[in-house]
Amino acid sequence: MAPANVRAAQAPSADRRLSTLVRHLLPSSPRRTAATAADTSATLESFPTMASQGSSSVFAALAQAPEDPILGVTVAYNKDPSPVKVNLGVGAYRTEEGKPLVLKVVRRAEQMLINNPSRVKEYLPITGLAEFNKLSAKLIFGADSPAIQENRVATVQCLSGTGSLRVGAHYLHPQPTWGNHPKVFTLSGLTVRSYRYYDPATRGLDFKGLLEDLSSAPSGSIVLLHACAHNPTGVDPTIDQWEQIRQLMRSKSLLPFFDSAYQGFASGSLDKDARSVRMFVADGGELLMAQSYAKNMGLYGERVGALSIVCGSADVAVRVESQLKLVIRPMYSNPPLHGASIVATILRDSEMFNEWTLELKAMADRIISMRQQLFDALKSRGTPGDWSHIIKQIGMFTFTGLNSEQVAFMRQEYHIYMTSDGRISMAGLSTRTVPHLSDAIHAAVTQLK
Ligand code: PLA
Repeated sequence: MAPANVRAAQAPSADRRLSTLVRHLLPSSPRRTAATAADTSATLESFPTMASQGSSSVFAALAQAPEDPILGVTVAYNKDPSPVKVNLGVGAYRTEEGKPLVLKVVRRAEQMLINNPSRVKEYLPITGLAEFNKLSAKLIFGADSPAIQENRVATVQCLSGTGSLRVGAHYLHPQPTWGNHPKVFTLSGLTVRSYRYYDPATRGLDFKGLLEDLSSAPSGSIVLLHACAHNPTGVDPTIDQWEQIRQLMRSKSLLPFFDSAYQGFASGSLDKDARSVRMFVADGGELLMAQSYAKNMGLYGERVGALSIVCGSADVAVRVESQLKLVIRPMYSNPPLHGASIVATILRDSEMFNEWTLELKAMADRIISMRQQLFDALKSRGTPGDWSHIIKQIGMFTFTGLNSEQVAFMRQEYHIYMTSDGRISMAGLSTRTVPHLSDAIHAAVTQLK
């Protein structure tokens, strides 16, 4: 591609993205480090058409990138030959036998899809499968949602939760938050700040800090909220606290961006886990909503999710959807068909929907029972400290309070894998592995203070 054409064809923001890309690709090349965002044209001219002068590879100067802090835990786990190893890193559901689970209702839906001779593999529209979008909005906002009835919701099928966030990106996030949040939004070219959320002293919500920080956010800011089962802390606001957050945000014109990656996984009830979101929809105000079916339908690798934008009027929703198409088309053109077809098959049929809620409840209950078993095991060992947060926290994860040295010790000595912030995926635990984990925690807190 001729550099002159590149410059002529790109808007300023695209120019900035290209220069960022070039800087990422060539961080330490002596020939090119002088290139800055202001010096984009020179960098583009020398890349990639001037490949390999005196070097065997254009990419020879690339540094080794670090593993992802969450997904990298699985990479390390897979390399460990120990027979007693346990992976409590990534939030992926496992059975009591430690095996990944495909829901029966999902298998049934897939069988139905395969047996249907009229199914074809055409591209979906940019916005995805229309029926999937309708049903997804209904699932999170409720069948009787006024926003749906008044056609004020624009929904697009996206690549799971991450893709939905990426398409809707622009926000403030809680501190701490899922480690990928700041990266997704920074790469969208947005200024990212955090608000206080977790108080390590109480292992609970820093509600005062949260309200103070939201009060001082500039009006019009977008605020990321975890709909339920906050990752990594497992600490959610109470309904009263949600109401105060709602009032403050609406009075300051802060726009909520809900991330719902665990609907049904927290309490076992889809409706209960959507209460926070529905409070904000009920007041008639606008919001963004990123939904994932990775956990609650076990469709991790199918990458199926949705972004819904609740708008002030039906007319605005139409224009919002038209803009979302402009975002999606150059990003991945249109979303994949299979996962969305599975979800639509299940959500449209009341009998399959019920079967799903039972399987979902069973997963949530198993996680809750793991919390109790781990708590009891630590108590019976007399492990120093108050471990009641294990049973108080909600959702897939326990934010143990273990420090990074203790985490490293448990990996080294016990082959137990978790993220370095001390987060453990309760869904990766089973009755068989609870004693091993409790022994490890006991040793870690007694030997390394
Ligand atoms: N939002 C939150 C709060 C999440 O925890 C996750 C997944 C996502 C969005 C995105 O999930 P999806 O794109 O697969 O739908 N967090 C996991 C996995 C479970 C990960 O890091 O990718 C975690 O272990 O934190």
